[in-house]
Amino acid sequence: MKFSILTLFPEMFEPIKHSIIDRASKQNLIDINLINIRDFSEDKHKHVDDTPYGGGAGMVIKPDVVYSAYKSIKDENAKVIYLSPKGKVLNQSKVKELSKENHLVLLCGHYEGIDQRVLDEIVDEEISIGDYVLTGGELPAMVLIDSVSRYVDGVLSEDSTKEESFSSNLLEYPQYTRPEVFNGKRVPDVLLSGNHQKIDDWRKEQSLKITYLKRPDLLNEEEKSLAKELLDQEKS
Ligand code: 9D3
Repeated sequence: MKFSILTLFPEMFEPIKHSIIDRASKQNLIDINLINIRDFSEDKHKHVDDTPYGGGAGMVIKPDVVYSAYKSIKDENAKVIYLSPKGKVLNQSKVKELSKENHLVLLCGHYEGIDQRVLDEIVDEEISIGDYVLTGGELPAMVLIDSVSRYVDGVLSEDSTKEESFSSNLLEYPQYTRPEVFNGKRVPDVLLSGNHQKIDDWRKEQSLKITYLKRPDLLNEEEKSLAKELLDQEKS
């Protein structure tokens, strides 16, 4: 999977080159291609923005500079994603869908907007990472790269992505490790039993109860009534 990032702040991406992606990158599973939009300014002062037509505060990134930066990529099959607060909010099914692409171009805005004409010309999809205000699209682009990369073949162990798929709508069960007693609290007996069927059942029940208590919005009606039953059993 190739990610081409169009940004005015390429240095912000240094950290992800050294994270989960690092190993994958070395195996050429993930290729991160940083493009500094400013390099495509024809202006002698390397300006990339100008005042908005119609007036108002702030500046707007010029369409020609973004278009030249985009054209330098030369891949008609790449999907262009504009990270924007106006986009659809990213979720795990969108992440999985995007992981099937060969080449994603991630266009990041910063402070000011981008001239609408170049957006209409090159953008395939607009994506937000949630309803809070950030200063630019760079952190959202990194969130997208991190989440999508996990699904690229060979990046993660088969286990961690498989385990997710059959319990995808539930929160994780609690985990324990040594010592057997910590500050007077014992590890649940069932986990020491060696009975894997029982352990599995217990973990599924824990997941369902925790999800019901913390994120009931993730459950359907059937799951909710099953969770309620389990919690009622506990009380008596
Ligand atoms: C002029 C500022 N805004 C009016 C309130 C709109 C605005 C534009 C651009 C607000 C923030 C930004 C910068 N944010 C992003 O580019 C961005 C973002 C975000 O702020 N939240 C969640 N997801 C995303 S994806 C890109």
